[in-house]
Amino acid sequence: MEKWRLTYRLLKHSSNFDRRLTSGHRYLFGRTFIPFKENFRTLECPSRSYVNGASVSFARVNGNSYAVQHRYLASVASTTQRNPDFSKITSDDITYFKKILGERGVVQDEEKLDDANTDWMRKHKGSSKLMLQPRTTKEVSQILKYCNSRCLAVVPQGGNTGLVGGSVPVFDEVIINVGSMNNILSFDKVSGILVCEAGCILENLISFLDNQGFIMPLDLGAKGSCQIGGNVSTNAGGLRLIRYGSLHGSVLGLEAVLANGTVLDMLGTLRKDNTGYDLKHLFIGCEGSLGIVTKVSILTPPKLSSVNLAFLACEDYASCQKLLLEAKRKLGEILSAFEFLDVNALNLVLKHLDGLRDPLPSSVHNFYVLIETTGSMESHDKEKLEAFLLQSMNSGIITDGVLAQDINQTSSFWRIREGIPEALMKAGAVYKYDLSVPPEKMYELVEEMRARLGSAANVVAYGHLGDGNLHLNISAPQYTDGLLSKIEPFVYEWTSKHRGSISAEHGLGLMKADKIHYSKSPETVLLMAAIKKLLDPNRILNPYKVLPPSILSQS
Ligand code: FAD
Ligand code: 2HG
Ligand code: ZN
Repeated sequence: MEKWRLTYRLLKHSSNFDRRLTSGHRYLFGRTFIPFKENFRTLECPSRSYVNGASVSFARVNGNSYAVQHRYLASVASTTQRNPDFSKITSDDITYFKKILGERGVVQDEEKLDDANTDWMRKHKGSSKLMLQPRTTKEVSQILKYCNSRCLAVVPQGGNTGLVGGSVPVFDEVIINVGSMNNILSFDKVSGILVCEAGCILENLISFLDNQGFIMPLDLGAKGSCQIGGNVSTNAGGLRLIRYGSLHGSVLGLEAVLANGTVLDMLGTLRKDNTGYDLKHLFIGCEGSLGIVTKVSILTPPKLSSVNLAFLACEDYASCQKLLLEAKRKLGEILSAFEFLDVNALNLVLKHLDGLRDPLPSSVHNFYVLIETTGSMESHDKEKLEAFLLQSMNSGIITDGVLAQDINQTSSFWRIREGIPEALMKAGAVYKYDLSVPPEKMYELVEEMRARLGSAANVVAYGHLGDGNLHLNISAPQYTDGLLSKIEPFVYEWTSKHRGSISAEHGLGLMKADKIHYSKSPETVLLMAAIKKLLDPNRILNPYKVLPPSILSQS
């Protein structure tokens, strides 16, 4: 108890922290110090060469020269061939697109295309020569109808922050980015229902709602760039899922355009509607493989005035689990985030990101947990949280901890957690796994992986512990086949053996399209393929992604 008090006092009076209050300001200023887009632009990436991630060479198909992607990210380096049924862009196509979108909506500029062809991790790079930027649902419909009739493959793209290679072309697919469709259409203060276009950037929605006294039910490190349409299409999880649930619950309706241009108006704003199959769920998490989401209606919770954040240390993983159990029991109704990182993750962030320091510098700990509470009565919430922390300290579940005293501390604690993906990118090559595993088993995998890899790599673990979601990242100086063969298929087999999911929240994209069977039965995959064939018979929407191309090419 003494130690807890000491840390608390020390930080409270530390001159290094701005003492402006209050925690309630969190939503006013946002949690990220540096706008994500800025990070993205200035990110130095030592592993920019694609040769080690996914190399591109050329082959001749039907007399034409086409790129062939050799993927060293899979267990057995697999080769994806361009689907020869797809047409290539002609000048007539460009003329048509300019007619419906105007010059502004048709992007052929090389620099812009280079960005749009390259994913956030710099692992996947397509060779598209065309990006279309529609401004209305009608334009999206016209584009898709035309592409379908011409058999031109397309990639729906949002903020391009996806982590599984789903948002960029594999070959020369046309990129369709709905970023210009970024209007808020309505907001009902009584129900908290927001209706907006799919291209709205998440952080802009967060700011808009803040002014209305509401918050978004999802929050993630990529908020400065990702779009709500991308969030819905990936069924993004993030930092608040433990409190507000998944987008399958908060998205009340959406509008989507099918491959043949049909506009599906499912933009309901009802909490309850049991008329037939709830088809919107097909589009939540389909990663652009069934349609382009153009509008979203989403239920937003009211902003509560009291937000507290604690940064805690645990000596072993068992204690992190105990802490979670206790937090659910004792903080239940105010718990809004429960995130964990191991010491390797913390060290990486402190080494690679500027302006951050260890919140608990007096000694090194094996695990760190961030607990956020959100409630409506500051004195009650704080009292409750402090009592919980003291109890956890006394029982030895936590060994040290600090409660953020102002917006600066709150932001820097969150920056440590949210900055891990960026720090990993700066550290070199990174093999990224996003797993749902029973929480009691989660860290066993990490330890087994460390034993397998020895000093060849830095195995880093963090994630949404409260949701059973482990982000297992393996950082190495460079990508090598030798290292990969020690990681895969082991990581997928281990996850499957424990009935976990090989994609908790990032999706399958290109990276894991041929790994779906580790988490889904053959019958389920076949039904998914049948749905895909029904909605997109020419397979123009986000080809080579989500489902194994071999299954789709059958029959
Ligand atoms: P994109 O990356 O552009 O696209 C993602 C997929 O959705 C692609 O398959 C694309 O084809 C499809 N798509 C995009 N827009 C549409 C549309 N309008 N209609 C149909 N399909 C579309 N993810 C989490 O779940 N939780 C996290 O905590 C999290 N944190 C992250 C932190 C960082 C630093 C980064 C870089 C990424 C993080 N992600 C996280 C992953 C990513 O941000 C999310 O998947 C996000 O939802 C993607 O949104 P986007 O607009 O960038 O979509
Ligand atoms: C997060 O929770 C994101 O920070 C990214 O989902 C996870 O980089 C990762 O592995
Ligand atoms: Zn995550």
